[in-house]
Amino acid sequence: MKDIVRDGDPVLRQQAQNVSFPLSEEDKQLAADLMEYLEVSQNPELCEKYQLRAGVGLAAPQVGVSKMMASVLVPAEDENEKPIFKDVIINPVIVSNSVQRGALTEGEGCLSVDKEIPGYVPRAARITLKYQDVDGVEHKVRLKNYPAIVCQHEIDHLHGTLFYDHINKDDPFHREDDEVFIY
Ligand code: NB4
Ligand code: NI
Repeated sequence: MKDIVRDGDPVLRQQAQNVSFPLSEEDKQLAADLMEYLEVSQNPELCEKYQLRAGVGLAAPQVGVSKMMASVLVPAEDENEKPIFKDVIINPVIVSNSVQRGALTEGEGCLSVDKEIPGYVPRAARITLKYQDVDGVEHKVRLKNYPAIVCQHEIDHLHGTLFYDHINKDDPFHREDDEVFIY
């Protein structure tokens, strides 16, 4: 957590660079580290021990590396079941967005933003995401609701966008028509 880049560092506002395959040893290590953070942070004992903030996603620029890579780990409600989405997404592109918008009811928090910023972060309720995994295998997946929101937050980081950029300045809890709450 101490190594996570905080808001104000220019790397968080940069457009990240495409990653080429096969991955270099350095990029393989980066991918492993990004996923390890999420796994450790979602384990209550380890999270406490290392004084981490829990996360369901982490983008490379947040560890100071301006590359198109992010880890996503959305656990199932029942922790014994396999995660809803778990992968390191490389060179991700959102190829389509639903017209319907959605926002997390609790708003969003970011490991790179120390203070809480209240308000809804309106996003697409559903997306089709294309990305490569660490082996260079191409994936095209349709995501809805919570995992779709998490991936959009991470992909934003790769383009220099932070969640609060999307909050309505005059009316942070403004709801658009046809917008759904996502838990
Ligand atoms: C990314 C998320 C912010 C909103 C929603 C949520 C948490 C993050 C940031 C969308 C993406 C990190 C990356 C959580 C969390 C629910 C699931 C499973 C068991 C605890 C964990 C807590 F920690 N956001 N933190 N913020 N970011 N849900 N959960 N729980 O993950 O800045 O760019 O372990
Ligand atoms: Ni973030």
